Amino acid sequence: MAFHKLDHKFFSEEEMLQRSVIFLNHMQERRSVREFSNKQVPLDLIKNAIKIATSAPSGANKQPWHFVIIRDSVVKKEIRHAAEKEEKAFYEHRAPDDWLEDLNQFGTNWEKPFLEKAPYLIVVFKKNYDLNGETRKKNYYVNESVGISSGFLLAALHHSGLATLTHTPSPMGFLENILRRPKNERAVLLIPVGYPADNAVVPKLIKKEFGDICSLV
Ligand code: IYR
Repeated sequence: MAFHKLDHKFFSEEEMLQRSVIFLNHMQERRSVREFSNKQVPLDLIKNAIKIATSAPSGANKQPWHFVIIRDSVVKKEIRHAAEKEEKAFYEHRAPDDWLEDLNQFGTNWEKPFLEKAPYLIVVFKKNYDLNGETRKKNYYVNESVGISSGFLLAALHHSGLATLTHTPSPMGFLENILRRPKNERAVLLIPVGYPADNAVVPKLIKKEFGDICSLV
């Protein structure tokens, strides 16, 4: 492996604090949105966000991910129908009572109109191994790597002024079929992206106190 000199940008402590507060406030404004406008979004915003996502660190730099951008309304409709079939089974049969109780505050149900309304859907796939013909080469820390990359993706989309939902219909195998992905890819997240609807509402959420989620030793 060749090395080159790190180009690290140093700032004064004052500037660092200012930057961190600005970023903190900005990120605390991010919300999961379930009501989208169908207003079009420039494709370059989506592509740049995915480039940001793929700048994430990954185990042995294997980059064990693939992103599919969906803007075709026929494909979106197919995904909505398949997702709603799974979600109906979840809400009506599979979900235990305490899970349904936990979801009450979000007002969710099996219907997923946002899967057609949002101008884009992004599906994040993980690759437990790479495929070269029939030869498999194992990837490392795949869940961690794809989780970090997905966090970058959500932050990037929020940063550019777009709204997202981290949607997890379960099981998600239908996405691999509809999008004809190779057998080494598993769908992990389905992310509708767009502008929020004019009258979009979000539940009032209470975040845990800092002292409850962080310890200093
Ligand atoms: N996948 C279902 C249920 C659901 C589960 C969790 I955990 C959530 O935070 C929200 C919803 C759905 O999307 O409705």
